[in-house]
Amino acid sequence: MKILIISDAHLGFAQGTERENDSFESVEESFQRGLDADVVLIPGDLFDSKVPKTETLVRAMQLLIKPMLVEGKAKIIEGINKDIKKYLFLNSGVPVIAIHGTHERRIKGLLNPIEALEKAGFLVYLHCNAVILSDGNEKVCVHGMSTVPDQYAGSVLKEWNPKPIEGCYNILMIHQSVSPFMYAEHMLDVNELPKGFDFYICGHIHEAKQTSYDGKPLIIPGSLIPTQLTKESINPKGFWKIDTKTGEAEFIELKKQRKFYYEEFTGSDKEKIKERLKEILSKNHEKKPVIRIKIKNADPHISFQDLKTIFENKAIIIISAEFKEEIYRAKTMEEQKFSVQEAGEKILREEIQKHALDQKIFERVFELLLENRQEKVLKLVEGDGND
Ligand SMILES: [Mn+2]
Repeated sequence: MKILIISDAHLGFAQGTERENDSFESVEESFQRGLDADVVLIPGDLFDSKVPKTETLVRAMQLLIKPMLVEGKAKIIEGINKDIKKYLFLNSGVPVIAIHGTHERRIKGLLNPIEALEKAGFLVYLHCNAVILSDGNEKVCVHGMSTVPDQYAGSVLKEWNPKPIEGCYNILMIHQSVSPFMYAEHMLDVNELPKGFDFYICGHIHEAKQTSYDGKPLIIPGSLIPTQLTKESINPKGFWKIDTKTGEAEFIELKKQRKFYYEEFTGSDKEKIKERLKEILSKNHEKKPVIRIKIKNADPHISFQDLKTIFENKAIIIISAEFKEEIYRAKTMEEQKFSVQEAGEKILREEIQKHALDQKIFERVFELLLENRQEKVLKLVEGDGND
């Protein structure tokens, strides 16, 4: 079978800005060029938010209708730990199988957007379970584990304990920080992944990469759009196709994506920066490029922000400067490299450790507060919050 993989599409990313259509256009192009596949896999972060705006949800559904309208050969024939009764009636369309990612995870009992799309009939949602597909000749089993907080990834995986199914081409799909491919605290080591599968897919890491594990291909599909705007984000974004007959994986670069540039300068020579910007912008860009300018050892008395306005018709410019003299100023969120949520989680975790309190309860409290469930928090703190 031929499998299309679109990961970390982050639908709804940069809403309200000039880049708000980029995520949708990337998925659209992936479907336009990739829907000759038999199955579509989405290894997490289809959405940028766990509670997407109605506009985002509707646009996602308009995109997910496309695989349903293509005549497909593969059908879901069996579920492992998964009730597939309602999918057995689907006799056309290319099946879409998805897991939720870090951006979509909600606390137990609250519907995440991937589950919501499953309820609406657009896709099959996996979390510690699997489905078997057949095209009449070949069987493929997709095993999926949606994202869990990094510190629990190893134990959840062990408890689930997935086993390859005999007679099937077995694909394991997860969405976690995996070492050595990225760095995060308490993350999963690649060697903790179960062995014996034919193909491994790991969402979450935004830079695409192909490697191997246990002698079998392992791909990090990467994101469809740059979100963090780091030095590494200049690498091309795209979707993947895998062929289960050969085990080959192909990365297909998106053609219509917005170009991203990362430029570093030292010192405060504004003319030099302008020259470089002109040089970049003399090239032909179908969409306004995003240019991230990082200035080191900058003079705090010179402002660079007017560069944004000078070039605003031709580029989206993001400027950050490190000053030569330490002057007191608040760090921007971008510089902190944290979201407010991540910063809050970090503080909470440190406090818990300091006071030797039960980590699980306090993280639950934090998640409940994020969902505005204060009444549940009070119950939990008072000791009768068995939820
Ligand atoms: Mn992501």
